[in-house]
Amino acid sequence: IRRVSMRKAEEVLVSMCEERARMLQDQFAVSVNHVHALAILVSTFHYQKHPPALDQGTFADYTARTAFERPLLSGVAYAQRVVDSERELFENHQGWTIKTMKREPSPVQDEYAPVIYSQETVSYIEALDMMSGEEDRENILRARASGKAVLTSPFRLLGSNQLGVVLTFPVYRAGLPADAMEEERIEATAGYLGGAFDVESLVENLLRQLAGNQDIMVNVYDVTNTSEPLIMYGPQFPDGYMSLSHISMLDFGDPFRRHQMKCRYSKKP
Ligand code: WA2
Repeated sequence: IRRVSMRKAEEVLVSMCEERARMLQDQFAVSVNHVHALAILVSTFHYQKHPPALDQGTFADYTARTAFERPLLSGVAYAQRVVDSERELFENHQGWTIKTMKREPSPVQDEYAPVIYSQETVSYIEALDMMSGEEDRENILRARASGKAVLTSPFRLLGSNQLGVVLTFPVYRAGLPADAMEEERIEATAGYLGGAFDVESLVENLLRQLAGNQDIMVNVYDVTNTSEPLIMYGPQFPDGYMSLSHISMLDFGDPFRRHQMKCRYSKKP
């Protein structure tokens, strides 16, 4: 009888874990798709109109009213690519100086990625050079070389200090062919549209809504480096009932990274 009930307990765990993984992956994909559309919005209204038909007020209004489309993102922003020879003109035009992510005036660099448009929920990154943060910088370089959406590994976000990941889409100047080479892409880069997945608080919200939430413990890991899994969500030192667990695969759309969800019972079933 014990063996039968344990097999049943395992079946229930598998289905609860798969349900959570599918739900998280779907909400993630929906959010990524909408950020993709925002990158096209910036390309259309900032770069294909002269003068640009977009400003901070319009961007803030549009992103606030469409926030429901991006359930796992705490906010989105647009960082413009500025090379050092254009810095002075850019700063005079904006009326502010480029700052590092430590909020100091930026020292001279070859190029910068200052935020010029932001959703109000992340307004604290306005004017910050996103290339001055290690994770954001890697994302920017990888996004513009590939032309695709990319994700950082998990780290503590600015503002909330919660564990999350940043998503980045490149924005190119008009006329870049779809099959452009890496060098052409880098050359034609106009800026970067991205946002922060506040995994710690927004995944908590998501899981809280599901039946059986009190019975199971969920962790999400970045397992890109299989020998060093990085925790993205859930308790750092999982306890609960350790003899039974299930791993569900997650696909967040960046082929460079691998993620998985691990579930177990909080008490002996
Ligand atoms: N957005 C919000 N909070 C953050 C963050 C970020 N990056 N980085 C650290 N905390 C404008 O890739 C371009 C957004 C970066 C995009």
